[in-house]
Amino acid sequence: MLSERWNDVEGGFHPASAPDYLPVERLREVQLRRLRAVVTRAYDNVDLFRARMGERGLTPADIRTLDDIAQLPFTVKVDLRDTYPFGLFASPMGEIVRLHASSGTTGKPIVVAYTRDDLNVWAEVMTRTFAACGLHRGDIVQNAFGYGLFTGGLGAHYGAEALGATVIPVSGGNTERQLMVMKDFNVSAVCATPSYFIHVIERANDMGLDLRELPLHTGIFGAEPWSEEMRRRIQDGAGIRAYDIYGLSEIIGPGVGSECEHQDGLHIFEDHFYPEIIDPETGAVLPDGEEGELVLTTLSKQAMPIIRYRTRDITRIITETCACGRSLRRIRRVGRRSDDMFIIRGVNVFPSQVEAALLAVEGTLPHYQIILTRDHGLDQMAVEVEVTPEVFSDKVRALEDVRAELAKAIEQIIGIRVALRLVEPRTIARSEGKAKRVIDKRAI
Ligand code: DLL
Repeated sequence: MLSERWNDVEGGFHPASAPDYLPVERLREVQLRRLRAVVTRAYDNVDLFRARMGERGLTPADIRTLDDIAQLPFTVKVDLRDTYPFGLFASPMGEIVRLHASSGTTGKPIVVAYTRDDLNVWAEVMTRTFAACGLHRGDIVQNAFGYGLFTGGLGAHYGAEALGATVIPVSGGNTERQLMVMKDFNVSAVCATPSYFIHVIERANDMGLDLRELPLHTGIFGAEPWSEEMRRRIQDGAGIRAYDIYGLSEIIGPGVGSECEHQDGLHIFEDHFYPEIIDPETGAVLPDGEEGELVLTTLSKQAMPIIRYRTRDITRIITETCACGRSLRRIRRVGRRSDDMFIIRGVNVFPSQVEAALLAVEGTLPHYQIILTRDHGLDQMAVEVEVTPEVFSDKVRALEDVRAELAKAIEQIIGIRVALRLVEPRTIARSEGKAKRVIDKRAI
């Protein structure tokens, strides 16, 4: 059977990937065993969790089936802030070998911890990620995720090394050096945030370098939402297959889920991270197939077990099994978070809706920003988007036509009129990591 698998055909099957193909009943057994162990570990070592279990009259012995998970209390981001920096750790510092931190939008970051075993699991799930994206020993991986407190850089680094690939730890930024490395080192795969990689493609074009002519064949992108249209532009612009990977610091970092060769939903490495979808309003668990908020439980984490973490990411579990043969359930790509929604004149708007409208129009570039202001008590929304030099110089079609078409497209999707500003390429600030799409000046 193994030989029929794409990874194996490509020579990329890695022993670490074996759990991807566990029979479902066996997978559920593993999950239940690990769930009981992790709940016990958190109960015994984390005051906040024990107190919350106590409020519900629960002890770890009450977890007898996987469905019993629904009785357990949620964990939210504020819990990590309130217990800053080490309050949720379940291991003594002597066993913790790594700390990362994620900067929130306000105040103190949240801190996450790993034991040696946790790092091994992280390398394993990242190895499985790279294998699912078709990489193997012999690939030369340029890792442009930021190294440092951000989990992207080191997470991808150790996974690619464990796979047996050659890793270039270039980190984010210094785009000209990225391009030099990509060309001179025969790079075959790149890891980056999608918004940064779009910028890399543009710089290459400026320098007269056609990425499609390089050995580069695969891109591994994540850490922020990116639309199918963005994927199309990346794949066409660089001549690569672009895969979406998902993760978050609170759970482990990258390595929670990954697309496979079918690029149709992300398999969750659910032998380590148990997914549920809940109604964000009521907290009720929704059946597979329904859209809601993704909740994740770490099944094997030691240093910082996290039970029922409310990610705020909106998605749904795909009910059909995948043609790749993995038994791991898939989620739809995460296009939005419940907390990146903004309300303008009573209308709920997600940046992803604006992105979809913008990129559907010919001549736009995937660089945009939404600026919210308040004028005499009335909310105003302006959208700035870069357009190609041809459009900007009125060569192909009148600038005003494009503007009108865009304004109409956005109005149709979100139902309100916005001020649209078409700007020259390279006007909007570039990020080496996650792009900042919304600037809300209303509170100031
Ligand atoms: O962004 C970990 C990561 C690094 C994932 C590299 C993938 C690649 P945080 O900085 O804690 O961790 O941010 C986590 O980013 O809750 C999502 O809202 C968003 N996010 C991550 N991956 C995706 C994705 C890393 N593929 C938060 N699509 C998550 C959409 C994503 N959003």
